[in-house]
Amino acid sequence: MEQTKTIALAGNPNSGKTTVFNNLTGSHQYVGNWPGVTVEKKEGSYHYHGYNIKVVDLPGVYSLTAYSLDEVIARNFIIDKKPDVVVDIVDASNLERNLYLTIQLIELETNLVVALNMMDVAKSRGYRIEVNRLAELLGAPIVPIVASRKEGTKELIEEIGNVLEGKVTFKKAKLYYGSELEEHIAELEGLISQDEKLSNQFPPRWLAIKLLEEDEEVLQKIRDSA
Ligand SMILES: Nc1nc2c(ncn2[C@@H]2O[C@H](COP(=O)(O)OP(=O)(O)O)[C@@H](O)[C@H]2O)c(=O)[nH]1
Ligand SMILES: [Mg+2]
Repeated sequence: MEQTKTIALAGNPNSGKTTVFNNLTGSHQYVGNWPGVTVEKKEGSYHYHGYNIKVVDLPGVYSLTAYSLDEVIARNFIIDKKPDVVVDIVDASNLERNLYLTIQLIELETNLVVALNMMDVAKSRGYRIEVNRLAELLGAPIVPIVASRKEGTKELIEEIGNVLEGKVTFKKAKLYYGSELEEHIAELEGLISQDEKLSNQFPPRWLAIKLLEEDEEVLQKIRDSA
């Protein structure tokens, strides 16, 4: 029996998510809706080293706050379904804006693989990205790709496989919010960690940050689970 694994594709709108999805899954795809809403949900699959890998294309988002339905769908999928790997499609020609989402995926403690897409555009603009240094800073493997030309697809599939097979050790990266905020984050994180139910459901540091942001959707989740 083949073992099934689930990977989710995350990324800003127009980062090349659909192109990567097509490269990975070929014709093995189907389209439905996210439960309860009329937002399109695309799923597909491919095989690798005896795994059946289910690929879920998350809605394109700039962030994982709770300001739009798309953001809530993407974030709840990651929290509730806990995909084995999240592939973050990053537009290399718009690195600064795209890394905002990457940081949030890191805070959600996902097993992250960054697909650094649009390398052709980045090059034509004269950008030189130090991929190894960036990977070190993010604590996640990075695969440069040009999805529209299918370049890097094989390498991306291999890197996803490496993470699935536990061949990649994550050095947890942490965005530092400054001493004053960190003090409050630590205090809340400590309290959350003592609550088994909450800390099994959410990464404690992430939850602490969301509580400080007074994220209404997260507050409601906590009220519901109390
Ligand atoms: N030049 C270039 N164009 C790309 C690349 N990847 C995707 N595209 C194009 O960028 C546009 C947006 O891609 P799409 O996959 O629809 O993005 P999505 O909104 O994230 O699903 C399409 O016209 C793609 O053909 C790439 O690596 N280089
Ligand atoms: Mg798309």
